[in-house]
Amino acid sequence: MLKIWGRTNSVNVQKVLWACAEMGLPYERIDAGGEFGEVNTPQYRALNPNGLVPTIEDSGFVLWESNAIVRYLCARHGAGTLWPQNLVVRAEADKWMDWHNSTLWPSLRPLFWGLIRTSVDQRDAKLLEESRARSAEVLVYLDDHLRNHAYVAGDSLTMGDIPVGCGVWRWFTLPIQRSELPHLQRWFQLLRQRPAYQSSVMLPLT
Ligand SMILES: N[C@@H](CCC(=O)N[C@@H](CS)C(=O)NCC(=O)O)C(=O)O
Repeated sequence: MLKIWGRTNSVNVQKVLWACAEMGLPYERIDAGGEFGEVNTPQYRALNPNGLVPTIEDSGFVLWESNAIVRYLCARHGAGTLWPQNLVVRAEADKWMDWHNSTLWPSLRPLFWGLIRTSVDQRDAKLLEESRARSAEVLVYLDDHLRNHAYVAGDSLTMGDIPVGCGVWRWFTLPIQRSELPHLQRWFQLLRQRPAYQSSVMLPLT
């Protein structure tokens, strides 16, 4: 059976768990990272030298990097649904997956860490505001895109929605000031109705 190492409150682990839940894939999950440790053991480092989560093992094949894992699982089990067979649609999905890792999450991460994983007396107010403002700025790009698309790569949910859907849950759940992004809100409401998103992503931020 597919094995997944990673704690359930990790944005990157949630991508994999959500993809599995959408496709009804059974898996065994092993807590790792954060308070669970494990990632610095020689056994774990042999699987993933970065000492980060998630890592998967599928019939002897070991893979790390959350977006690569989502792509692999979707290609294997979600052809025609999460894995678009049309090259252009797939490229669009890929683009937004990469944009999450290159742009949205680096913008949002300091705010998330500052508000959720840092004690009040240790918070850097300037850094938090810069992170909030930059996140708001880049989310306008996604909002604009969603003006004419139900989901990020077209009319139905694909792997392209998965990383940004995990990041956007944090954006809408953090206790912050947010500007109106109506198309993003509409898409977020669609995600919120999905049982797989509810069980894998819509968890308290910790
Ligand atoms: N680019 C990697 C980043 C992985 C990553 O940074 N994972 C974090 C959790 S979101 C981690 O392992 N942190 C250390 C820990 O949990 O102990 C991916 O997308 O998989």
